[in-house]
Amino acid sequence: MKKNHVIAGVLAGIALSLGMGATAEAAPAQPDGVTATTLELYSDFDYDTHWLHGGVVRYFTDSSDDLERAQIGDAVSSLKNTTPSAWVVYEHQDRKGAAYCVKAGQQIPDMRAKHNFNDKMSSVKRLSQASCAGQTAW
Ligand SMILES: [Ca+2]
Repeated sequence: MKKNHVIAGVLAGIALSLGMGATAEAAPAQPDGVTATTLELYSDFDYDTHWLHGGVVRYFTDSSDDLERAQIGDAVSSLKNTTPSAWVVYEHQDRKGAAYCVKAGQQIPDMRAKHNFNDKMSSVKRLSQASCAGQTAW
């Protein structure tokens, strides 16, 4: 190989490695059939990096009296509410136990941060309003 070709190859290798290092890996897209606005429940802390840890995420468009049916009962560690509605999250199934309201657009990256609520959530209720008026806010 001529000297020029060697240099070109080395430069191409450097450019390739720089390009790979600068490329942010995209988070997986929502599964087919899921609307753009959902209550997103994650089994790991920090929804933005949760996919690195192999955890699960479940998307809700309406209330659920038993999150175990979606295999995420007593397992939620972070959440995003991208709906225009407030939701109440409950400690137990069938809307029982401790209850806190998550207002429209609210995100909670770590359920340990308040209320000792990590791995506790067992049911959720979607409200007809965006605010948490009349409810105990998160
Ligand atoms: Ca529970």
